[in-house]
Amino acid sequence: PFLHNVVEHPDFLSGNYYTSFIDTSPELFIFSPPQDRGTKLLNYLAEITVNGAEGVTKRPKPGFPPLRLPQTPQTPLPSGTKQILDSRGPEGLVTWIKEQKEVLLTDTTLRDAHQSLLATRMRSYDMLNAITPMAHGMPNLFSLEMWGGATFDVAYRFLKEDPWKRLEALRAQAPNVLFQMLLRASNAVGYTNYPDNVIRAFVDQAAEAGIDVFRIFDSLNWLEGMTVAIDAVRKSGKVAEVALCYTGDILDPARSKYDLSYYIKLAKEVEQAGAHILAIKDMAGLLKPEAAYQLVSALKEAVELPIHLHMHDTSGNGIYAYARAIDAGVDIVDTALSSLSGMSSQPSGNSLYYALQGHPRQPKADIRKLHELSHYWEDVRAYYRDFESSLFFPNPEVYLHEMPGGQYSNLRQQAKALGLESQWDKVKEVYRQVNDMFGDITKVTPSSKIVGDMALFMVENNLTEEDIYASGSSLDFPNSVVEFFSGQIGQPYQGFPQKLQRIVLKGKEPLTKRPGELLPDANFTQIQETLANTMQRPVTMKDALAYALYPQVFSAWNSFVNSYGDVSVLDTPTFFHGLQLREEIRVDIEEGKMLVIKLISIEDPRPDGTRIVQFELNGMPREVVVKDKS
Ligand code: 3PY
Ligand code: ZN
Repeated sequence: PFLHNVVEHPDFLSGNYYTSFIDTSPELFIFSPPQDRGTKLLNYLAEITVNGAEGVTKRPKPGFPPLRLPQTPQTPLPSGTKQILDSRGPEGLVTWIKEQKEVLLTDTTLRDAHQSLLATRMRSYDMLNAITPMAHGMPNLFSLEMWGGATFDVAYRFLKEDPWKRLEALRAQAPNVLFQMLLRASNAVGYTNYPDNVIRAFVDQAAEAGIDVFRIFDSLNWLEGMTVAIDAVRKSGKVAEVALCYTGDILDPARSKYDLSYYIKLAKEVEQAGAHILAIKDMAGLLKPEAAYQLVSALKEAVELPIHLHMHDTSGNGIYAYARAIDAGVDIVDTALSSLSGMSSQPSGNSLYYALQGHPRQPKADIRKLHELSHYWEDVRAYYRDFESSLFFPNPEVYLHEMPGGQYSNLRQQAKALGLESQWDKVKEVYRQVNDMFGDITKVTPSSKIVGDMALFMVENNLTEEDIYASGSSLDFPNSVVEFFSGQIGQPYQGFPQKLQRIVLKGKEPLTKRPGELLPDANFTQIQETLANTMQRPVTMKDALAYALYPQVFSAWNSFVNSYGDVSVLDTPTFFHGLQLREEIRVDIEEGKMLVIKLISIEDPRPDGTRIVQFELNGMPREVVVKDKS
């Protein structure tokens, strides 16, 4: 195509060219779109420009100031923890962690931070712009948490992009720092239990695509639910970081179910089960500073494993809790770059650096680089305004309702959708009440969602706890609640409250075994054959896995891609708002291939409700017809 572009160029045809012709004629590098990618993108742009994007208030595309992107130095990338793992293996890495005097940091900007602040909507485009500067600017990190949790599902469902491609593309540009993901044990990156062969294949594929550290947790702290994942990670040669989900309050003698001895016993079992690192996963941010000190001190005594502390800063006490944990010897803590930190996200790494000035364990970091990177994410955050959670100030009430950072904004949205926004305070109160009715359980995806579903059900139907016991047999409980009491997400510590279980199950027998043991294996060959009928490219094992986890979401994504192509190549304001009239954008559809797209006009609706949208694609007029849904 290159030669074709040259010989058909008007200057070439008229003999009006010099040896610098190629250098001074950038349009030579604009190719006619292969496989009609240009047409597909025009379909998307017309649709979004006319009808707006899901979850975004329709308005003219806002103007944004240029992004403050840190310069990439011309020097080679400094080596980091990835090289340590690759040369010394997981055990060597563990030894290295224990030798460090300074506390190590995991940066969560690319995963939990936006999951907790921006409804998980951060697009790969914005990550890929920053990943090389991040790899240069933060080579001392223990890891970048950049995958897993809700990001997998949201990538397909809302961002219309392929999460595997995100992982591979980031990996290619940041070969120096360990990549970390959050794995919900037998729930993988979903909300329900999957067959064991799905969990094993998922770990293999994620390891191959670039994940080094798997943080594995079970939403009920049920070790049996985690063993398949732990074994798979160990087999893959990667790092198994196994989490205790922190719930309750070890400082409160009245919450004796989850006291210090509970965590010590669990930590020893986790060590026995083959963990390389022990994580304390404080998904709601309930660990008060003194509790952090006591818990970390006790666990340091109890096990040999390095300890990695994960917290959310909802209460506003995160930095202080980290400082106490660091005094107690915690090895690694999770922070985010300042502009995506705080509140329901992780505490700020930039702040922690200063908080520990003069402390022997102050983390190694180039603080100016952290600030520069934070500027970039501050600018990018403005693109996602529509997805900002409504938590704008520290909210120590979290100690009462115990809602995880990632759930708060979500549940509030769900409440709003049910017309219950004015009863939000009530929802929070009932959330805690449901927790107690369920026997005081660990609340983290998916168990937190089940508690949330039940709370909404009770508030919506004006039901009290007494009503549930008195007339529960005639109530249609939410599906997730029935699944929970059937044992389909595992067994809670000290079992189910039997009276409520009988009411919910209405005579059905609950499972007492690991659900994965009973589920038939997924048949990946068959899935691949089925997908081959609808996918316009060769089907990979990664596609088959995504389908096994989320059949509907994956199929919807696939038909989207068949109509609109790969929209991850669009910048974020364009992805959410389309084009302004007369606006021209350049889109790199792949290395060295660019499309120039200009919006010429949007015509008035025709009697059938459709509009003609006129574009120029690489200078040629093009028309798209879209239905105006307003
Ligand atoms: C997830 O499972 O996505 C979480 O972040 C839980 O804390
Ligand atoms: Zn978290």
